[in-house]
Amino acid sequence: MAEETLFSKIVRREIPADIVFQDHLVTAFRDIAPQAPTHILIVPNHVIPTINDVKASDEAALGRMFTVAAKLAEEMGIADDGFRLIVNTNEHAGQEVFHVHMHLLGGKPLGPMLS
Ligand code: DGP
Repeated sequence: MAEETLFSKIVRREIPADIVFQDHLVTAFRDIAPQAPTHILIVPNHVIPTINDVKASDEAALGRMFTVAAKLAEEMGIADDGFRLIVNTNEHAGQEVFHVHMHLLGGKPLGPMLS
């Protein structure tokens, strides 16, 4: 059983966050330090520390993350202009919270992907 994380506490509503979607598999909430006009984090409700730890039993939650990303992009009016989905893994990618999370970024031109 993976350790509890900051995002587990948000999932359980033990600490405040602007939750925009939740079901039995995933939770989506606004990033505390937005890097774009729309910046949502989509997380599995259970802890998966990094993509390196993914198992077949996580596939339902990981698949739902994409479905929810598409639904939120449509609802937030960024689907047609476009958006970016990012999942950082470990140090070289700058992962800060060790609970897999998908960044949904949009609402402006985002520039080149790599820096
Ligand atoms: P990453 O670098 O991929 O691990 O991104 C972690 C993101 O989590 C970062 O964009 C800021 C966000 N974040 C950190 N702490 C909190 C928090 O307490 N609440 C919310 N809503 N977002 C947080």
